[in-house]
Amino acid sequence: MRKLIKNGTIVSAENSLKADILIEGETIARVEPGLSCPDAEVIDAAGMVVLPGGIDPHVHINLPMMGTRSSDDYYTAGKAAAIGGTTCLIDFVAQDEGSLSENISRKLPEARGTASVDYGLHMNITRFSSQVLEELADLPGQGITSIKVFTAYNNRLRLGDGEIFQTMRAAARLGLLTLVHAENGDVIEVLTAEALEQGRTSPVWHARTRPAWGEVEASLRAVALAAQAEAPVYLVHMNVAGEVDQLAYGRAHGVRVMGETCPQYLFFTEQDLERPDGTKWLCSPPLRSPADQQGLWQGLENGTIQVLATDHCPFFYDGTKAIAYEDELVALPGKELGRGCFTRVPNGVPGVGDRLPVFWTHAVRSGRITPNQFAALTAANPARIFGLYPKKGCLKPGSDADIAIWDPEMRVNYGVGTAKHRTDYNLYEGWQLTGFPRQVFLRGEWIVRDGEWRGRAGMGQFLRRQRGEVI
Ligand code: DUC
Ligand code: ZN
Ligand code: ZN
Repeated sequence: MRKLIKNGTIVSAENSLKADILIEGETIARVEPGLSCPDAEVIDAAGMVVLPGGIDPHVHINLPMMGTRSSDDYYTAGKAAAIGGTTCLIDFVAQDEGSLSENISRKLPEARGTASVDYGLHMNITRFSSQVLEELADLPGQGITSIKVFTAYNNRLRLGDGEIFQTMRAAARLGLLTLVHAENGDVIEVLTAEALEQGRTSPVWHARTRPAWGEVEASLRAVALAAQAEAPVYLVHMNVAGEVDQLAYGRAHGVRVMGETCPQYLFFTEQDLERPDGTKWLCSPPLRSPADQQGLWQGLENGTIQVLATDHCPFFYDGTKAIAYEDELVALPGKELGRGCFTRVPNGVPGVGDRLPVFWTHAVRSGRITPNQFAALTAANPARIFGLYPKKGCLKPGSDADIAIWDPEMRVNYGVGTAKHRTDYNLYEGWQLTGFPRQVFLRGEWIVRDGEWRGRAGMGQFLRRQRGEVI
C-alpha cells in the first residue's frame, strides 16, 4: 500500500519546506506540496519535522574485547537506533586469519536474518602485507568502499607509518576511503606501564595515559600521510580541539580530509571518569576537557567536521546482573571485569540510539546548529562520504523511504528505560529532552509507530556501497 505523509516540514541538508511525501513500496515516489492519493494510507505530520533516517557510520556490533563482547547484536543495535531516528549503520570487519574476503564472509552471517535496520561494513586493515594490498581490490565489488587503520594499539591493530602510507595509496587508486584512528601508540604504551608500576589504576588513568597531544600529532600525521599518498582520509572519533585544527589545516592545504566527532565527546569530560561509576564513561579515545568540547562544537558549527557518529560499543556496567530485554533475561560480562584496574575495563559506550535525540535538544533546540546542519551531519554527509547518497541520507524521489517523523515539542525524561540498547545503563540518564521521533520508516515499512517498536529481525539489508564523495 502507498503511504502519504502530509503537512509536515521536510528538513534536508539544503533547506526546510512544507511538503508531502508519497511512498510507493520501498522508495519515495513524490515530494510536493498539496499531494493527494486516494488509495494511500495518510500519515498526518502537522506540526512535525520530517527528517531522513539517520546514518551512523561508526558502530561496533558483537565486538570481542577483553574476554567479552559489545552487548548489542544486529537486532538490538538496529532497534535502539531506530527508536532514536537512525535507520542505517556501518560496522567494521576485523582482519583476522585468512583473506579479506574470508573475513567479510565470517562477519556477514552475524547480520543476515538478524539485522533490524540497513547496514554496511568498513574493513579494518591491521595486518599489513603485499598480499593484503592486492586484496584491497576485492573490496569494492563486495560493496565495501572504506577501510580503517590505527596508529595505536601496538602489536595488535597498529600499522607503521610506511604501511599506512602504502595502504592509503593503494586504497586511493581503488576509490576506497581510509579511516584513521589517530592516537600515539608508543606514548600510550610507555605511560600505561608507568601508571601500572605506580599503582595508578583508577578509570581516570585510562585518559591520563592517552594524552590529547598524541591525538593532535597522530591526526596531523594521518593528514600528512594522506597528502603524500594523494589519498582522501577520514578521521574517526575526533575528541580534541587540536585535531579539529589539523583537519582545518589539511583542508586549507587542499588535502582531501574529513572527519567525525561523537556525542560523548561533546557532553562529557575526563572528570566523568572520576565518578564512583566512572567506568561507564571509559572509551577510546577518552573524554577530554571543556576547551576540547568547545573546539569540537566550533568544528561542527563552521563545517570543519562533517559527521556526527557514535562509536557505539556498549558493555554492561554490571554484567553479573541480568536485565530483561524483550522479556528475555540477558547478562554479558562488562565493565565489572575492570574493577581494580582501568586496563581491564572493556572500552566503549552505548550511544547509537542517543545520538539524534540528545543532539536535537542540545544542538538544534539550543540554537547552536540549524535543523539543516543536523540533517547534514547525521544523514546527508555520512551518506555522501560513504557512498550511499542519494539512496540514503535524503528525501528525494527515488530515495529509499527511510524517514523519521519528529515531534519537536515532545518531552522525554531520557535514560536506560527509553533507549533500547541492550545494556544496563545510559550516559544521559535523567536528561530532559525536547524533540523525539514518533514515527520511523525503513524502506517504507513502519518500524517505529507512535514511539513503539514495530520492526523485526531480518528486515535490515546489507548495503553494497558505492565509491564515496569527498565533501
Ligand atoms: N573505541 C572504543 O572505545 N571501543 C571500541 C573501539 C574503539 O575505537
Ligand atoms: Zn577507533
Ligand atoms: Zn570505533
